[in-house]
Amino acid sequence: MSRLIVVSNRVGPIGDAARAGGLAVALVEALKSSGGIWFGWTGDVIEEADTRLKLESAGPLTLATIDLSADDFDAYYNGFANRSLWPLFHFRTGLVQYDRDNFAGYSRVNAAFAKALLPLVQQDDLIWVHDYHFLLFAEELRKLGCTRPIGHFLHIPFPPRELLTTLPNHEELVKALFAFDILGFQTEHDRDRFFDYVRMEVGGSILGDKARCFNRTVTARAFPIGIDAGTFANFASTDDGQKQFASMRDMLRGRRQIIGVDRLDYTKGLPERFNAFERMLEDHEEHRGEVSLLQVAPPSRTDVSEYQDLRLELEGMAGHINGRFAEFNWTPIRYLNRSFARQALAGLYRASHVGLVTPLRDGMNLVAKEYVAAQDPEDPGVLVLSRFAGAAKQLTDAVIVNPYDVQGMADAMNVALTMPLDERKDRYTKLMKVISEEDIGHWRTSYLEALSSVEHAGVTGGSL
Ligand code: ADQ
Repeated sequence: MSRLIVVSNRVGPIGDAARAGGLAVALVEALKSSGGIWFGWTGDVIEEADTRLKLESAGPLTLATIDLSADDFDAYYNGFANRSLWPLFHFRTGLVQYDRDNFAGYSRVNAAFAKALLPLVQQDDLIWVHDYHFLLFAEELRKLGCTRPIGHFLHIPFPPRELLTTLPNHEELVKALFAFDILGFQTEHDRDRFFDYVRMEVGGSILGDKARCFNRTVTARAFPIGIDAGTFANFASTDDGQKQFASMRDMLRGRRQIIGVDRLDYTKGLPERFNAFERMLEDHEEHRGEVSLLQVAPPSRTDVSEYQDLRLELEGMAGHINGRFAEFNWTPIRYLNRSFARQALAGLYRASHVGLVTPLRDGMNLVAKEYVAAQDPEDPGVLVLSRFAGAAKQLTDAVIVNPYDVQGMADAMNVALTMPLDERKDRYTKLMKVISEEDIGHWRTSYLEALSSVEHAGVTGGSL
């Protein structure tokens, strides 16, 4: 069997249950049983560039990491990755900042990481690269002579051609993607947007799931990411989960709760959600004093100004709504900027009658799946889900909303709060079927089968 090398910006920590962020959560789940090498950034920023590898064992896994210099961190991570690619790939061209020096830093870091990894690569390894931080990684490894199969999985959406072309070096980026053997996307829509770019912008051709361009061929498919549904369902009944559930239900004293759990990020549609909750309270007097919103939003990317602005905006909105509607014994919005252990999170989901997942654009959204998995099958809560989350393509039995439509979201909250038990159970059963069948194990296995079959077909990007 081949050994697996996973490459991602952040590595581990294994078993850090409280770490928010879909990629870390998913990779810990995907790797903890399979072993291999997990390679990326230490999380430390140092004064001078130093690409010495740090190796650490974690059960069957070896964690291999390198530091970033302060300049590289700024240009690669805060700069090109989070100020250019993140907003652009979430269709937010208005927020994109482009700077040649940042792109140079991004290229430099991709090249330095590829060089640091190369000595660890063995004859039968499969290399699986993750997300928008490392779009140039295969190109760099190929330049160094690596001929092993290399796959990429994009955790975020792939943007429409018309938006992607606003990035000055779009062609260079897409060309670099053709040095991978497999490109994985969250949904067929994302994959098709990639194909559309290849066909219309750079004159490539598409045959089945293969794109041909720049004298290279790459296989591009959707591999919707999942959660460890069984374990997550059991979390809710662990000591921690039960404790969280019991104390939350105690505190609610028969009242009901809507929950939102998101990294504090402008893609997650949080101001729109707060507006919709306010509208729901305006429209439905019967829910005032009876239904509250618990919004858990741990801060992320705090060096980027849009994230600081969003935090202030939400504090202002929560204060305004609470000032307007609170009673001495009821607070409409409880807004917490902190992380929870996964068991505790499961308890909070289970204690909540509605799960509100309303991003403006999201690759998949694991919270939607976790919320459903944590429910009590005999008395499940209702998932309200944005049509613009990748998860909406699979979770069609959620109450689907347009997050730009404040009134529509307010109405959907009311629908969810008043849904009869039979309908709640029916939707839960259908949602759980999809979440359990297309779980994290299925995602890992189907991706790795595709990646290892590259080798059996006898062609890798290295033999271009
Ligand atoms: P994210 O944008 O981080 O992930 P999401 O998929 O919802 O979004 O994952 C967030 C994860 O962090 C969930 O597992 C959640 O439980 C956890 N989390 C959030 N807040 C937390 C808190 N306060 N305490 C503890 N844990 C918390 C990116 C993409 C998504 C894609 C994933 C995986 O943006 O679209 O689904 O990667 O591919």
